[in-house]
Amino acid sequence: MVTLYWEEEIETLPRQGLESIQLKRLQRLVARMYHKVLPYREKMDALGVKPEDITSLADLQRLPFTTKDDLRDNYPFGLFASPMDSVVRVHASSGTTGKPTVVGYTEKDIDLWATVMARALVCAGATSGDMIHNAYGYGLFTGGLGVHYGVEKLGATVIPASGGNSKRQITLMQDFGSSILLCTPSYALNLADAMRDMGVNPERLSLKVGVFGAEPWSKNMREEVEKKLHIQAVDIYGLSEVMGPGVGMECLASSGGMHVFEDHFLPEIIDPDTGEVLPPGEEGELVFTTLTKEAFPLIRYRTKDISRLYYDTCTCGRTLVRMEKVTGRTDDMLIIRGVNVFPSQIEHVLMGIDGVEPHYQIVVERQGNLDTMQVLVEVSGAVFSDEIRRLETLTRRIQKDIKDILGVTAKVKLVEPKTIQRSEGKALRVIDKRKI
Ligand code: DLL
Repeated sequence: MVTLYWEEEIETLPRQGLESIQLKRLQRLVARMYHKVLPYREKMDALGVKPEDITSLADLQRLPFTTKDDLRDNYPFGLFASPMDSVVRVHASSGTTGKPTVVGYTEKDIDLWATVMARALVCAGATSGDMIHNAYGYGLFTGGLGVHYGVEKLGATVIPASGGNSKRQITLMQDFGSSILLCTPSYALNLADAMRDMGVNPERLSLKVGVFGAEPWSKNMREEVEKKLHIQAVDIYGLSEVMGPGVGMECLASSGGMHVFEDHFLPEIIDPDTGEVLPPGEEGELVFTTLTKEAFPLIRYRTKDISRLYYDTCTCGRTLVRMEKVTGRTDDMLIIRGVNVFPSQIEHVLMGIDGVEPHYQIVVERQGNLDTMQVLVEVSGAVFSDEIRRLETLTRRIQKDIKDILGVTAKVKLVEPKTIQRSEGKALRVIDKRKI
């Protein structure tokens, strides 16, 4: 049976009804956070706001923001609002330095996540009859397991392929008759190329839809992937801190923009410089308040992602606000083959190694469909004139430390002192040559 919505009543609720649910949930959340999470209480006290001051959704603006720094300062579990014995799972994503950002889920949170992911899959036209090929990575990354539980909730069949080994992925898709593919958009292009190399005609596969996200992708890339794989491609948005995949999802009918499941994740757009809330339709930084999460709720989390919000009703009938395709970030975070990388993490690695100067540059390129990262590292004069063998050992050590901490392979090139251009203002740490 073709289902149009997973939870029709809430997905099509007129705004007034939705806002009244949001307000009740917000009030409950703020009271809970104030009493259970000390750092939140301290921040609210510093601003002179008490839970009972939240009497309308507009009062959200009186509440303090939460940033990745707050997560780092309270690493690993300091912002959890539930006791650890009720936390059934943790995930992690990149922090800005050596330590990751850790998030936790109670059993109820996992069920909520599966529910929003089921909603997202239905937005992509999925039904219980689908064979869903999940090539998002399984592990600390939220992509694999987040999608997995959503597919099971929907009652469809999940193929937990995880990332890598394209040949095997394609064979599975052929043999099992996969109808929906989930992976990063760059990996989708990779799979298309691998099919060509294997002599597999995508038109002869059962694939009809691709659900791509976890990294930015342009309209051009959408056209390319749709043409190469003979599918319709839709965008899925999410971030570990807020939940994982399934925070926002494009529907097949939409002319662009992803529905935000705002009965659980309340979005705002702010001016990243002043922190002021911007009116609907204006571009700015996306901020989320998680209204119903138990273990790791967040108030006004600054995502650093740039987008806009549209409140008109979509042709699919959903009244849920839509967010525009993420157009960039307010910070310098890069996403390399689906892995979030902060230049500050690389700096952290380099600073832990003797003989390395605090001057480096990261060059990112897209070769074919694969992102590559090269790190140019200045070394002291004494090190540079060392024997080749020692330089090679140092290069390998840096490469290994980057791989260990960031989880991505980088090419490392040692360069002579004073080769990397000095800047007078902000150092130019990243040269991103990708044309996404
Ligand atoms: O990437 C969760 C996810 C998994 C989303 C699978 C979609 C599919 P993180 O690793 O925490 O979580 O990275 C979150 O990735 O702040 C954005 O900068 C970026 N991002 C996620 N989805 C999109 C998208 C997952 N559709 C960070 N378009 C976010 C552009 C995206 N950027």
